[in-house]
Amino acid sequence: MHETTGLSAAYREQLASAGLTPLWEHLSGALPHGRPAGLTRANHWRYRDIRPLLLQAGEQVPVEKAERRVLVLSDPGRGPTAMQATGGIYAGIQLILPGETAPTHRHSPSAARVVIEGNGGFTVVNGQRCEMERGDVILTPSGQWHDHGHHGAGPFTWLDVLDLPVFTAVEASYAEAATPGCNVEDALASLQSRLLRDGLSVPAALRRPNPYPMLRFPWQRTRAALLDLARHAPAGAPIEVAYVNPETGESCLPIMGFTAMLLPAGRTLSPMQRSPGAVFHVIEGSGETTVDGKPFSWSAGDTFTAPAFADLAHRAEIHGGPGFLLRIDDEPLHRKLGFFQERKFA
Ligand code: GTQ
Repeated sequence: MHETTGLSAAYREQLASAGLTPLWEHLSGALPHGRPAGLTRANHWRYRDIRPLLLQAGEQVPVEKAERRVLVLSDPGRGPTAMQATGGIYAGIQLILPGETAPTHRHSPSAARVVIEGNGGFTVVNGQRCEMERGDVILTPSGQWHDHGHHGAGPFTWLDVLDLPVFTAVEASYAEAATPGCNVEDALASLQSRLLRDGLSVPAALRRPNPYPMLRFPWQRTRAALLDLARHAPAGAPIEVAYVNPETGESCLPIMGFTAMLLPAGRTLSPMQRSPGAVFHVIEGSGETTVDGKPFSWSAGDTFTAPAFADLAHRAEIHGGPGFLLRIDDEPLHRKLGFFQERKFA
């Protein structure tokens, strides 16, 4: 907060013209007492509200013109055109129609897609073709060429998340258009990734160096893993799995973290309050989450946000199967900042 401390107008002018400002009038704004004070306002975007608006964009905006046909989930705490859903995460819903191609480009922020609806969509990332099925998480890491296509029928949609706000904050955000042949499909690179999942490695001479050996995380495997974990984990343990780089065990991307959670029907889960803000995406089921006391009734395809240290309670509906949520947050960044915290505020 800006506080005035009775400085003379003449002194103020001297400071301003010297490019100086007194810390003591801004200290509590820059370093709020006790816990972070962000702009992010928790919000809920229902897929059933977004879908018809996105289909209208499909009629009005050709993909070649849009480059990416996306409606951005704009944080209401930052005004109507904010290019972010939380302090650290950009989120949007993208539509591609049959036969379309979203042209090849690359950019400094990393992105990931979470498939919402449709069949026949695919993304090619540095020559590796990733088929896209509902709930799959597909990475397009920083600096890797990517384009999207659709050889099926009907609309194909997914949630995009990018660490764009972080890149914008450090003035490192930019994109490049395709160069000839930059993203031609490379069957050997795709094979190498598939073999890695089976614990097999090709000879060094054939290996494509890749700091991101896993680009596609199929939902059906994640779902099966969560159901197995629910069967075998001790009562009360969180039923969740993190998306990691299988070679290093580290988070699959450097800034954003991805965790899939199973919520048993009818049971309320009150996780620790975590330092990173988060975007939650509903993959299956329906239920309710309260974020700092604000209730959001969600169902498959919905997305909602939670600011730093939000107090959360999740509950999947008692009638029906478990709920499956994906949490996308800035945990890897917070760990790199030497700051990540989980706690319960009194
Ligand atoms: O699909 O490459 O939502 O570059 C925003 C920027 C999607 C993409 C977004 C992008 C993309």
